[in-house]
Amino acid sequence: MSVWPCNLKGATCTLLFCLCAVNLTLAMFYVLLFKDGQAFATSFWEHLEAETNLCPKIPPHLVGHLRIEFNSPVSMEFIQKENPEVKEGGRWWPRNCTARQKVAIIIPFRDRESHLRYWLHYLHPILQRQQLDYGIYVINQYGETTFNRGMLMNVGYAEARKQYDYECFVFSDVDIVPMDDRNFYKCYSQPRHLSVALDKFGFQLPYAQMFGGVTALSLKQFEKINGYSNNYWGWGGEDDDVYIRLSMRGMFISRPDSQTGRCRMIKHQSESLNTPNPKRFDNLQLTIRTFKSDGLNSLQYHVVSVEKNPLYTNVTVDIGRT
Ligand SMILES: *[C@@H]1O[C@H](CO)[C@@H](O)[C@H](O)[C@H]1NC(C)=O
Ligand SMILES: *[C@@H]1O[C@H](CO)[C@@H](O)[C@H](O)[C@H]1NC(C)=O
Ligand SMILES: [Mn+2]
Repeated sequence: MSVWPCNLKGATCTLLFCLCAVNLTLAMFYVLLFKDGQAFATSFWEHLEAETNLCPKIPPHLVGHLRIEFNSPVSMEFIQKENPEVKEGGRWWPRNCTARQKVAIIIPFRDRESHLRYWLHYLHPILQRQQLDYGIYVINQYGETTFNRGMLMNVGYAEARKQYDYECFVFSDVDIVPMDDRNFYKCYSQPRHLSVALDKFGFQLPYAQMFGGVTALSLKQFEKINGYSNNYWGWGGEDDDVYIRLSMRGMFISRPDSQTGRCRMIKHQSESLNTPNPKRFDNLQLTIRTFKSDGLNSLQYHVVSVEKNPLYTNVTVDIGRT
């Protein structure tokens, strides 16, 4: 038995083998030099290297409990200086290892710049310590129409997917900041509720089905429930509606413990264009029957602008209605 690709012994065979190898190498070069070969080769090797260099399961730079306060306003310039690695559109990814998840953070928004600055100031460093490959999407509702949080979440999901192949979507109110960086802004095998112990509610979960504030759903989980309802105009209901959707699909809520899950909320007045929606209880009665046709598959909107700012992407969207 010979290990050589021919049964001749000695010099002839070695020569044949060498010729063969040279030929193969030349062929490789040919492929690599032409047809964007170089770019292909680079991305191929980077990919291979990345695969073998996943970030550790427990991020090494976490600090645990954090002091959060909303008494000293911060400027965008200051936040930029604090976060030199954040790229245009509010994108960041670990440079030393490959993140375990690609996460889009979706923030339904209107007219809360001061809250947004606090949020960016606290969250950018936390998300970096969590070693996520992330992007921040502020979904700004255009015009003077009644606020529709659920629909803005759906728009955020759809628009973020156009930017990058995100696999996890964290939906967050602009006025909630976690008090512990071990509360991971990532997805789990079940939909995740992150803001489980708000200062506003005395650090207690008000009711077991609560799924508002900050939540994380994987692409698959979000598709399975057809996203949020588009029919909740004004404050309240859309979060309980999502709870019904995920239970209908056999899923349950996953949560951090009540210590890790502590969060602070910025105090504010209720807004004239986001008053409690009187129809929310009626809507919730119908969810079981309507969720398959009300959500991602019935979403209609018009993008007014997409601005990639240094710390976040601003998607301004016209969602219709009065
Ligand atoms: C990344 O690696 C470099 C060089 O090994 C090291 O100096 C740096 O501290 C690392 N950064 C992080 C965030 O781990
Ligand atoms: C987002 O863009 C719109 C349209 O340019 C602008 O009016 C709004 O102030 C921006 N909001 C934020 C938070 O950047
Ligand atoms: Mn609020």
